[in-house]
Amino acid sequence: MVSVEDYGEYETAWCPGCGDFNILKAVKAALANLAMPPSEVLMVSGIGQAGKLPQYLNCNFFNGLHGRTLPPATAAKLANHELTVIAVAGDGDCYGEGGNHLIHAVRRNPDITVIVHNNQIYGLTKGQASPTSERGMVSKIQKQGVFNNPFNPIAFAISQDCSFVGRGYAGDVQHLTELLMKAIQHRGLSLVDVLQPCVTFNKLNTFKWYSNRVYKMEEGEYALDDRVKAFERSLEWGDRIPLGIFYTNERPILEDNHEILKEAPLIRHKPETGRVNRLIEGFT
Ligand SMILES: Cc1ncc(C[n+]2csc(CCOP(=O)(O)OP(=O)(O)O)c2C)c(N)n1
Ligand code: SF4
Ligand SMILES: [Mg+2]
Repeated sequence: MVSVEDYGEYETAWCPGCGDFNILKAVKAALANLAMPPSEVLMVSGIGQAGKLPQYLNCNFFNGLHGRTLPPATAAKLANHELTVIAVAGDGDCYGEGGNHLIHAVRRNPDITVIVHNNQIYGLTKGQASPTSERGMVSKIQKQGVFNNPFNPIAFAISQDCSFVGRGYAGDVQHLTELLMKAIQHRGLSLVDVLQPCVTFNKLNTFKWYSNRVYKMEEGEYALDDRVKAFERSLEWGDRIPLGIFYTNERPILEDNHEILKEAPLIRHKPETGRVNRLIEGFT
């Protein structure tokens, strides 16, 4: 029996009312509902308000560099594939600074879950535009409004055949909890983009703004492995914003390619120094 209390209660450094609190609530509920003991869970993050989330959970965590969330998460999964590995990042971290890593993580398909707190802004560094900021959004830095087209993470992920693609909303903890449970259980890379109001710096995409637009997709509207239908749906943004699972596929995961992992996790294999030495000698 695993309870939400097992994941602890910590003092946070988030602003009162921030959407991040509800994401933390949903992550805890999802892990408890799935009966995952904290000792078997590893959370990995970089820098940002989103990146603080693992520090507020009583489980294993690694906190690295901004934009570099996915490489250590992938490496940790290969080192011990018995761990449930969850990467947590902001929209800046995952779609901006770490965008290149996202591309290749989707291609490699490790069995990890990536939760992106998408507040359409750089929160920690006080409100600059991020890759998902709306065109025309005015900030202290983008005084004439954002010039660039916003990045569409859902369309990107589906176009690259990402194994599981979903969107949640920090204003609906129950729906987000269920979505996270499915993402964590899915075998392969799961990308969950979470709409997360930043109440301090993003005065455009507020709880009210999202709540007036989001709606839940019905199960069975289309087959979830229909990539073209999923892509079409991913383009819907504006007056109506769909939430839920957009796309899934069952392609081989990164771990399947490594025969040695079938015997035991890498961490339980004895280092074969003789073989390593012979390999190094081969280069001399
Ligand atoms: C390599 C590097 N570049 C830039 C920064 C400065 N920096 C820290 S957090 C951040 C943006 C955070 O935005 P996001 O990832 O969306 O997270 P949020 O704070 O909005 O949750 C930036 C630019 C840094 N710490 N390291
Ligand atoms: S700055 Fe924004 S994202 Fe960061 S804690 Fe405050 S409300 Fe949340
Ligand atoms: Mg952000």
